[in-house]
Amino acid sequence: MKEKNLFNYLKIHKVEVPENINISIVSLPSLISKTTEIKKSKNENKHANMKFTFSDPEYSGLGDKFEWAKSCIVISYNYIPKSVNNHSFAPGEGAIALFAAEDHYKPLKRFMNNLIELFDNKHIQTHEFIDSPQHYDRIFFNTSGLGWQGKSTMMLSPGIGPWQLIGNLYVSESFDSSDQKKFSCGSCNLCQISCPTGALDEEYTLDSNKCISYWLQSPEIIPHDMRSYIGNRFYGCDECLTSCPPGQTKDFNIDLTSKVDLKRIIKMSNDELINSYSWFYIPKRNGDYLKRNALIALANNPDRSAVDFIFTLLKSESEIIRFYSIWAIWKLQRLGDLPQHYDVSFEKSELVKDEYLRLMK
Ligand code: B12
Ligand code: SF4
Ligand code: SF4
Repeated sequence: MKEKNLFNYLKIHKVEVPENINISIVSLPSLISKTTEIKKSKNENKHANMKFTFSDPEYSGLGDKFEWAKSCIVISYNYIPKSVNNHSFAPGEGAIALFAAEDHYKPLKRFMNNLIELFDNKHIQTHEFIDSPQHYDRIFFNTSGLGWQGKSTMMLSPGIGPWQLIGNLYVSESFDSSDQKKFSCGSCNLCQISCPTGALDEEYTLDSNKCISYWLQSPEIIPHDMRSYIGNRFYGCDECLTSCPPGQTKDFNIDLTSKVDLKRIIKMSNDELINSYSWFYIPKRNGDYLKRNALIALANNPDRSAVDFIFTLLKSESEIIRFYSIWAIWKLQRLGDLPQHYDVSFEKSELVKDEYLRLMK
């Protein structure tokens, strides 16, 4: 059967590919599997006990998932920040990594849905994956010719670098496959040098136990050293992306909208927080975890009223908030004033008590 050219097909059917979307096609079966690599990361405990694709690597790492699928369309949405050039933060301000400054998955999903609708009308079977635990989204990126995997583990493309999100659409139609291209990081290792925690010390391998981005979405207790490394980050970390030369195009600029007022975040109700940041991965959809992030970031980037504000949080009903408030007071070197604001003998949480006693030593 003659293969179709997807780009002509989309033109004929009046489906426009937006400027910041790139698509490419991989023919199936591909014989590609990343199961071994995902299992290796898990066996070496580099996955920090995350579930996601690590729950079932046999399936998530499998390229040829569906017998009926003839092609996989790899879709990349680039969110290169194009606005103002201001990378500085005032005291009390926190940072949101640019992938999450707004819901950048929305336009990617919208485009994916346009394709699905078109294929449905033509009785072409489809199955889509975007950020699903059942599929490793980076699997076909290199083969599709869109780019390469960098030493930061990010998928990079010329003119875009790492600033892109990826989705895969399996289709039961044969489309012309795109050519794989030869790209590489060469001798660059700037992401490895820039990572504040050494999470990329082994090139092409992320140790999630050391990754700030991981900790800001983890329900586990954040280790003391990591709380300091978090700096003023409220959600996500962009250090290994900002440092990456292929992403530093003429358009590249840091957007002011990625800033948040940390005290405001902590004052918000949990429902308000979950609604305001509905596209974030928030453990158990519990807004306290976002407040925890904001509290750590505020202790690392305090404004004048931060200490007094944090003292008031010791009366919080939330164990998480009291726990991190005590650390924040320690970090701000005001532990000596703590007994005026907090009586540990009334503390009902063993976890909070232990933290208090550990820091008071
Ligand atoms: C779990 C997860 C995380 C975890 C772990 C990340 C990781 N690198 O695995 C945490 C929470 C830390 C995280 C952070 C981020 N994430 Co995330 N995350 C995922 C998720 C859900 C699964 C990733 C996965 O399966 N990892 C398994 C490990 C084993 O894969 P890997 O790290 O790519 O490892 C490969 C290499 O080591 C390679 N390899 C081994 N040896 C060698 C040698 C050579 C020479 C080469 C070339 C390769 C190579 O083999 C492995 C398998 O291919 C995907 C969505 C999805 N469903 O796929 C998004 C995804 C990877 N995340 C994404 C983003 C945007 C981020 C952040 C940038 C967000 C931020 N700003 O904070 C950071 C980046 C951190 C980083 N440096 O990776 C995007 C990345 C897009 C891109 N351009 O690549 C994805 C694809 C989501 C999406 N649909 O767009 N994430
Ligand atoms: S996201 Fe931050 S902590 Fe994680 S590997 Fe990149 S630079 Fe390091
Ligand atoms: S910073 Fe350099 S080594 Fe790291 S991913 Fe980008 S190009 Fe590759």
